Amino acid sequence: MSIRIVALAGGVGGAKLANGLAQVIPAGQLTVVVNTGDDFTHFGLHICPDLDTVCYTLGGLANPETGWGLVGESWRVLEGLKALGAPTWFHLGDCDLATHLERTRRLSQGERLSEVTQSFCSAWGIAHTVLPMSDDPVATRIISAEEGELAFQQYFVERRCQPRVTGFRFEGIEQAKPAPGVIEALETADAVVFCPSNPWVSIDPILAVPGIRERVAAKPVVAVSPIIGGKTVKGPAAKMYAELGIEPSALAVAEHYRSFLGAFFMDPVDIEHAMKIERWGIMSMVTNTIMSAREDRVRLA
Ligand code: FO1
Repeated sequence: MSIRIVALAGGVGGAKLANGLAQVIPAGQLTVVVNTGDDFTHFGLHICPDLDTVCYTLGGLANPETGWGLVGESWRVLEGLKALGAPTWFHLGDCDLATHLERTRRLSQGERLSEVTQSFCSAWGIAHTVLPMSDDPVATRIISAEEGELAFQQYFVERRCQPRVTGFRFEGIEQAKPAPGVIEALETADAVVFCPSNPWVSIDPILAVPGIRERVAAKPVVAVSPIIGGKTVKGPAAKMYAELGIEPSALAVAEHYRSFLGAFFMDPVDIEHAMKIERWGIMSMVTNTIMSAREDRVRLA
């Protein structure tokens, strides 16, 4: 069967499903479009956490404990930085640093992020297409009750998602163009998959890039809930829903994506929401969505 799929993904949860999809869909038929709103500059280096998490996972290189960073990593540089009193809240491993150094060098020479990503994918043996949502800078800003606006990694890593979220802003989104290949992949896709990533800060920024939302809306869309039994496996999505005054649940995620969805996958613990979602004209698919082992990713994909 020849089916063309575009998957929209953020970090760890999205990367796991992308990895499952990559094992059941032949290369050339799967494009993973990745959020770049989490990108930031640190020690002068251009860091793309979600792109790297997706690529490392597809390349079988990801640290299985954290989901981000590289397996078998060492931390000599970080230790050296710490000894010098440098900021070490964002953990950059020695081999991971090679990715950021080389990406920064190439970008400074005028290569586009999508070109650098393609080249890195070849080096890491990734046959499927991975695209940043845009080559243009977009920065997710968290608006918090206590501290006003925070840069995403400052909120996520430095402040450990503690500040109470009141809203989001995607700086630069109006000027951002979809990266080369994104619109073509969407226009030729048979279906679009929203991976189990954070709806607010992983999937929404991708949809907000001008030109993407309407292309996605024209296709059959399937989403996998990142919220299971009212909680997230990883990350602050459930906390964000609660702070925004919405009860965190698979139902809340389905409602978030309601205008796009043809089918919605949720865990058996959330079966109580199935009828309501069906009444919205969305197929409710109840199946195990926790992807602990490789087989779980493949089965869900
Ligand atoms: N997440 C953390 O919670 N702590 C870290 O120190 C950290 C470092 C890091 C380094 C490289 C990288 O690619 C990702 C890293 N992440 C870290 C993950 C990242 O902050 C998040 O996964 C995403 O931005 C949210 O999707």
